[in-house]
Amino acid sequence: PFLFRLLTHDVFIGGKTWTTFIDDTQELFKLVQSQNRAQKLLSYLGDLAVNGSSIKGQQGEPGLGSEIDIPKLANRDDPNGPPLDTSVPCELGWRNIIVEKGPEAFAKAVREYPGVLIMDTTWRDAHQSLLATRLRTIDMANIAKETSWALANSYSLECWGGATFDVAMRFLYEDPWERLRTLRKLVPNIPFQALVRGANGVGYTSYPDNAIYDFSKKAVENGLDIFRVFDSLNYIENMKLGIDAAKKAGGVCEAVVCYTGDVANPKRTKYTLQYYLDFVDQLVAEGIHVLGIKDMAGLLKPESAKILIEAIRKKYPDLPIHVHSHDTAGISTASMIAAAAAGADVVDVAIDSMSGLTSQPPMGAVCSALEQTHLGTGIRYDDIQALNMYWSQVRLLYQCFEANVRASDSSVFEHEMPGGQYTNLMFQAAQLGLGAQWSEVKKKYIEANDLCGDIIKVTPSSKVVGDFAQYMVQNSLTKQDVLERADQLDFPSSVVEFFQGYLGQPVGGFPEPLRSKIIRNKPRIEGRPGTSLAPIEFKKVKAELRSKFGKHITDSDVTSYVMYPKVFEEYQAFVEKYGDLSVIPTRFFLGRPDVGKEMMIEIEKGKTLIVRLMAVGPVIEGRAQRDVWFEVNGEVRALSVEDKN
Ligand code: 3PY
Ligand code: ZN
Repeated sequence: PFLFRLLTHDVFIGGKTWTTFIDDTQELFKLVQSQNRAQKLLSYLGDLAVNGSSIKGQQGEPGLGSEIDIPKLANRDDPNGPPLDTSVPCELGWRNIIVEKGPEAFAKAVREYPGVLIMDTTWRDAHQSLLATRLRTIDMANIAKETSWALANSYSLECWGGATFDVAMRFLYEDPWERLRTLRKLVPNIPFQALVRGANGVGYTSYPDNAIYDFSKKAVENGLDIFRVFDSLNYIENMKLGIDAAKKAGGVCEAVVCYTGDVANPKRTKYTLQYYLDFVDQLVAEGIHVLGIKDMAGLLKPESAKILIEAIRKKYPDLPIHVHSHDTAGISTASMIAAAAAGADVVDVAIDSMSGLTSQPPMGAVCSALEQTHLGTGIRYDDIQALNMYWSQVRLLYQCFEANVRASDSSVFEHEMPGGQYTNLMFQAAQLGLGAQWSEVKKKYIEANDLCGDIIKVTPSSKVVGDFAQYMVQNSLTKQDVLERADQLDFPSSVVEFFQGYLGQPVGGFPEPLRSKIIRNKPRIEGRPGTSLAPIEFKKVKAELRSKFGKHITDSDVTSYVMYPKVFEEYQAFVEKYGDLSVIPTRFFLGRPDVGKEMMIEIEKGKTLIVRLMAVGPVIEGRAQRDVWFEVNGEVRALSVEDKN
């Protein structure tokens, strides 16, 4: 097609070409590029037609959803309020303070706000906890402008970090940086928040210090405002690095105390109120902007919330406090209301149809309850309903990723599994054939935690306890068996590495003699693990990636590679083969195409392909291949697709 365009080009026919004619005549390339894109896209759809989705969920293959309505927000009752025009993003919000006056002024304004603010987790933790983190950018982008209006008064939208970075590349074939940039353009007014695992960045392991500084800087450059920094063991040395990196990057640093145990229960003597107050002192000494209380498993009951927040508030009257919880036991709505009453400035919620169970408490319930008090959130009930209408439809598209959690589970107060891990472990247990023994996994999780010394459990330390528990179930080991035979057992690598000290130092140290029995003659890391790692040579890595994948490799690609080398390489190979798949609407991205059904796919701004699957041929004799016919904007295209079955 390129040669044809060249030979039929007016200038070329007129014999007036010049030596740089091809370089100067970009339309030739644009056309070839679009044709390439269309061809790659067809290869993806052809593969889907023959083999079905490779992205299998818990409930098997995805089915096709239907068209999704974008809701209209009702006009404001207040005639002096901002004009409502959702064809453009809302320009007014809390982010303006960060951009114009910086993180300190933002923190001060949040603290002075007379009501309570919300963070909406729908774009990160909610789908991480309910839908295996599979929510695609396109489904957030489609509702982003409406969100900029509806949630204009929120403290932040959590839209990045946690598992979203890894899953975007690994399973959705999307660039996490592009997600951030896309959403930023559509939501200029509400601060964007990311969950960052301190010295573990957005990964599961320790990285060299310069990797954490580089990651934080790039995040701000690409549109992030607030870093929720935590460490999975509340290890202050790891925290210091994450805090410093967030601040140096120019972000709002929300440093986190991970909450476990029960401060209202005098029998729980390890993680007491005094323990938390001492840890908060250490964080405050680092010059943080906001304090986060991260109840990753949903253990914080209303009375404990009151005790904890009142005590911190009394000691630090000017420190903004932001509380996060999960609804696994069904108690988090009550706890968020109690936290607000006790002096918290911000509470976390998710839009109703993406809330509850292992996710956050419902926005509609929390905001309505607070509206009756002097602690209103400034989020309108009608707007919540409108957004919710959209999300209740989107959730259906992702049905295949739904975990099989149907009801609340107050046994979480005992096993203390984080919300994100609960569904994941349940799924893994089913895949390993341990599904029927789910209650056994929960029991062993308690024992494994005891063996580790009763640690804080959140990514990545929760993975250690989860792997340990599964190992005990598979090998029918009791806690006593492990204690007696630890020097002969072949433990999962995550468990061995934890005991070596690769995640950092747990509260109260490692239990002995178990530690020595497990790690035997392997090295012990006594301080912050990252200090012993060689710095990343970014220029060298970029040059290597460019020679491998081409000149399109950017600095943020290098950062992705540093966090997840193998995942990034596989993602690049996939994109080379199929192009940018983030443009395909989810029902066509996940579901096998129906013969004859029209698929509208906007491959670039203003260029929409109307694609129709016409037929899938029989397996070609002697080859594991089938011919597949599509109609693309009225033209028939045939391609040959490998039949993987
Ligand atoms: C994560 O680290 O991904 C979490 O959500 C921890 O709660
Ligand atoms: Zn969470």
